[in-house]
Order: sequence, then C-alpha cells, then structure tokens
Amino acid sequence: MSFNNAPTRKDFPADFRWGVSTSSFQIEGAGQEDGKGESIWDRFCKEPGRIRDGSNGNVACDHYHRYPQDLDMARGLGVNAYRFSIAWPRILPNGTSGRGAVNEAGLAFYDRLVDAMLERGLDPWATLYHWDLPQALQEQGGWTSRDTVAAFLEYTDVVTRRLGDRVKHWITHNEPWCSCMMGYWENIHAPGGTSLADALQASHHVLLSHGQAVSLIRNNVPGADIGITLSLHPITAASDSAADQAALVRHDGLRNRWFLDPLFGRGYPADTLALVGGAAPKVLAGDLEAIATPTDFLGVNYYFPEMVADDPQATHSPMRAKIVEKDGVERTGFGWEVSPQGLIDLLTRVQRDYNPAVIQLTENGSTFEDVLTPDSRVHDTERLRYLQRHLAALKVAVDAGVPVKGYFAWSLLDNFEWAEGYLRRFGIAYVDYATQQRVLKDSGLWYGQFLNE
Ligand code: IFM
Repeated sequence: MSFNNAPTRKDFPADFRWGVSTSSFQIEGAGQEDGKGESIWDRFCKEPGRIRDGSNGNVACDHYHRYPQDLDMARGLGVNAYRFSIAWPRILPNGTSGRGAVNEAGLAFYDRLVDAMLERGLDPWATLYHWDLPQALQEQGGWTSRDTVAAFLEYTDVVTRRLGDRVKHWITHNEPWCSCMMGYWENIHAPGGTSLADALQASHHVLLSHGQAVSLIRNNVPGADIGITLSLHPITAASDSAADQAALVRHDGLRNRWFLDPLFGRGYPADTLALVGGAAPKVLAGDLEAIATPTDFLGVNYYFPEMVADDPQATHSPMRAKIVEKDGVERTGFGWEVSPQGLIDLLTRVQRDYNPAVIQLTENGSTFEDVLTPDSRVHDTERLRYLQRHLAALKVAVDAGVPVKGYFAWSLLDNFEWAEGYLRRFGIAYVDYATQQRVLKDSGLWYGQFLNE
C-alpha cells in the first residue's frame, strides 16, 4: 500500500481525539526556577560527552514562560487534546516529602498550565513520568531501588489530588523501554548505566509503580481515564531461516513482550526470563497482580519497525539478535525507517495478542533537517508526507476495527531531543532557539487544515 492519499478528518470517527504531544524536560526550560530540584537529566547534561551538542534543558523552548502562546498555537491548529508531562522535581525537589516539603510554586505552575488548556478548549492529558527523575532519588539507586516506587506513589498522590478536579486523562509512564533500557543498560540516556540486570530491575519497579498508581489515581480522581504509554515496534526477521525466525522471537521478547505481557496479566515472558538468567528482576509476591491492574487504555508510541537476524556471537545482549538495516527504504533524519505499514502491523498485532479495550496513539512523528526560509516558512515536505501517510495507515487500522481512539503528533515544538540535544527537530512548529520564535512548519499548517476541514 502506498498511503499516498492523505485522509481527511471526516474519514475518522467524529469523536476521534486529535492532539499534540510534549514533555516537561524537553520544552519547559526554567531549569532552576521556582524551587525546582535537580533531575537526572540536569545532572546527565553536565557530564562531558553525554549530549551531542553539549546542550542542556535549562532554557529549552522556554515553555515555562511562553506556555500561553504555545497553547494558543495548539488551539489554532484545532486539536482538542494536549499531552504534556509533569516534572517531578518541580513538585518534590528531592523526590519525596521525607527529604523536603512539597514545592507549592511547582504545583502552581501546573495549575496555571492546566487552566490555560481548559480556557482554550484543550483537554489535558498528563504524563506523570517522562524521564526527569529527581536526582536525589538516583543517589539512592533510582529505579533500581524499590523505594522509588513508594516515592512515585507519593508524587502521584500529590499531583492527582491537586490537578484531578481538572485533569481526567493520566498516563503513568512514558516509554519504560527508554527510561530503563536506554538509561540503565545501553548507556545512552540518564542516568547512564551499562547493566542489563539494573535495567530489568528498574523496569520491574517502573511497571510496579504504574500498577500501584492506577489504583491511587482512581481513588483521587473521579472519572479518571488512566493508561501507560509504551514505545512498541513491529519486528520482522531478515530471512525465513529458523535461526532468524528464532532471533525475531527473542528480540520481540525483550523489546515488546517484556512490557506488554505483565501489563496484560501474563507475567514476564518465560522465554525472555530464561535468556536473561541471573539478570532477571527480583519480583515479590503480589507485584505481578499489581502491575496487571486494569487500565482504561494502552498508550502506544510508534516511530519505526525493526528487522533482525540471528547473532550467535552477540556479547552485548543475551537476545542474540542484531538489527539489520533494510536497503532502499525511506529514512528519517535519525535513520529510522519510514513505514506507515508498520503502524498497521503493530496495531493489529497488539489488538490480536492483547486485545486492549482502547488504544491511544500517544506519539508519532519524525525528525528531518529543517530550514527556516527568509520569509519565515519551513517547507518540511518529508515530515508532512510522513504525517499524511501515517494518518492514512491509521485510518486503515481504525477501519479494520483496531480500537484506536486518538492520535497525538510528536511534537508540537522542536525541542531537546535527549542525547541528541537540539540537533534533531521533531516539531510541527519550528523553534528558533536564539529568539524563541515559533513558526508553524508546512506539516503543522497541513495538520491544522486537516483538523479544520
Ligand atoms: O523525543 C522523544 C520523546 O521524548 C519520547 N518518544 C520519542 C521521541 C522522539 O525520539
């Protein structure tokens, strides 16, 4: 399928939710303002060589001060939902109230932000954890420590009590693969670790904190709509050989099933547990039941598919699978394959194997080199095509009965792309970091037209 015919909004159900997605550390800036504590990303950015352009999140898009203008832009596009995340170190600067008071100024910022969304008819979708853990908790082991689960629950309690009268949609965690595997094992993200055992223990605690938070949020927020967001990938094998097919199953085990299986009540996949051996996490009685606490939706972030082959010599991962780069495919600036078909494959697989009642596509987007022309335009043809073709694919999945109820474009603004700093632009609006001027790119202008048709 070419996906070359861009759909219209009317091709989707009338109550389909259309949004944009952002996260606190990537856009807010105000790194040391109003009592905010240090996060693991503040610390990581200070380590030489960690961030490709040597940058940090101190100013970012200055959204902390410019949010009214950013929300005006979101409203102007015609979205009805706005996904943002809350910076834990703004609320509890040292992670827990045991180490200091709740920071009223931090809560007041999110009060203002949420009120500003509601004034503009934007339904707030709050993510509690998009990777900016208070550094004070990292000093005690971060997510490898079970105490961080209790700290997350305290943070969740404080935030949901404060905002729960206005915020009904809650996402506990964004992409545990990234916060755990890239953070504790692959040494790419904060806090910068190299241990698979740490990453797996961290992932268990993240999932446990999710499950326990679901019950807490239900108590605090009448009418809450609660989920978790996973980054998932459709995976194929490089050949039909038994070895490559087995590699596919192994890779899928850690990449996708490690998170999906326990969330859907199946515990950790037995084949993956056998492969990781002594690196398996410590799981206490009752943990798996808590992780499987029913949610209202599954958040899915889709960016690209993967192809793998058997890698018997692999030393880094017991999954013994290597990524094989396909020839002749379109790629984004990150080198990620552009595959609208992959979105259909992923969604139909999730529906077939796990059957969630509702899926929200909480992120989808692309990075390309952008050029601001002298007449203040950004002709991001490739991103525009990416967006149109993924929406065409989404329509196919929805028409086939996959229960996707919402789409959130990543991202409203160019922003701090983690270890890549400001070198990768994912926004449908360009940010001129020198002046903080925002310019809707052609992709953003098209999304606005699509939404207003
Ligand atoms: O920028 C990130 C975001 O923080 C999480 N999902 C993927 C995006 C693009 O890499």
